Amino acid sequence: MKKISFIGLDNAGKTSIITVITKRFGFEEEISKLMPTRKIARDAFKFLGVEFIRMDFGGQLQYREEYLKNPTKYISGTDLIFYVIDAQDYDRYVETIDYLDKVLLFLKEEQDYPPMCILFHKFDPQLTKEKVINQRILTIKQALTRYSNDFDIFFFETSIYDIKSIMDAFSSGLSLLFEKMEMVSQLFAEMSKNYNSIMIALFDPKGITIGEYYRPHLHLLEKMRIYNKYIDAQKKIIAENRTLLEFSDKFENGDRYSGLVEVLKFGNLDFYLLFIIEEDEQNLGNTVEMLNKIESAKPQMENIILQLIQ
Ligand SMILES: Nc1nc2c(ncn2[C@@H]2O[C@H](COP(=O)(O)OP(=O)(O)OP(=O)(O)O)[C@@H](O)[C@H]2O)c(=O)[nH]1
Ligand SMILES: [Mg+2]
Repeated sequence: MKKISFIGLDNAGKTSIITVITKRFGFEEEISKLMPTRKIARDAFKFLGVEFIRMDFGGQLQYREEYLKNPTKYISGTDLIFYVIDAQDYDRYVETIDYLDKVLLFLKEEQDYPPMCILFHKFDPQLTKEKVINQRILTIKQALTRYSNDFDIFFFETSIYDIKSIMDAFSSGLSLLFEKMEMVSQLFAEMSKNYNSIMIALFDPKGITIGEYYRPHLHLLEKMRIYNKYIDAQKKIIAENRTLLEFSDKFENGDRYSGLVEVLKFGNLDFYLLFIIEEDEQNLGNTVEMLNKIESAKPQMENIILQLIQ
């Protein structure tokens, strides 16, 4: 069993992030009702056949003090840490870095070096182009490089208004615990050359990304659009007990794309393959042919998945 901890100040958004990960659709109402977490909330999940326990460390001052007073009991033995910072709350940057310092100092004393994913959260889509917040985030990243001799540190910008950003951060964190996972993305990058694809991705049933390829410079809004389309497709597949769903849609600029979602079954584990290509509007036959071609890559994909779940 592996242990994942979500740590950060009160109001940083830890429970909201976990809610997005566990619900993925229809989480808005639940998030609007969230109360501060009391002590530590735990839940369990399975990924690639491995049991995980996820710990949500309530961040109010009295709890933080308790964890730091008794760190061996609370903080030791974590396989992966997500440290969540409210990127909009500049007034508390010093306080949150101070808390992170204390956690890392303890881990260092213990010679316990779990990978650290630092999430600059509440980085909402409309803020992504704003200079001030980008500059401030950069300053913190630079300040934290002092830990990179001891810890593997990874930075992410996330927002509940961009589900994909949260799933990416969580999936990337998990991938640090599964060495072979990167083989899937490598295969997709290789495949993309033959398929002129916009995106190829493989998800577990809970939406965790096992591997993915995106066309370089794909716009954030286009990514979000494709991901939302994928979530709808997955819902439909489950509701109608299907193994394949094809669809066609257009981006805001009018360019059309076609895609398919296919369920790959391994014993009682299901995986979802998402394949998105540009639509050839003059010749839809070409598009259909291209979508069919993905079948020929399946044996290789299945071979890698088998290695992953062994
Ligand atoms: N703008 C914005 N607000 C967010 C985002 N994520 C969470 N929030 C809001 O932040 C507030 C705090 O969220 P929580 O998830 O309860 O924070 P927490 O880190 O779990 O807090 P504690 O349980 O006290 O440690 C809520 O009002 C959320 O609606 C985000 O991505 N963007
Ligand atoms: Mg909470």
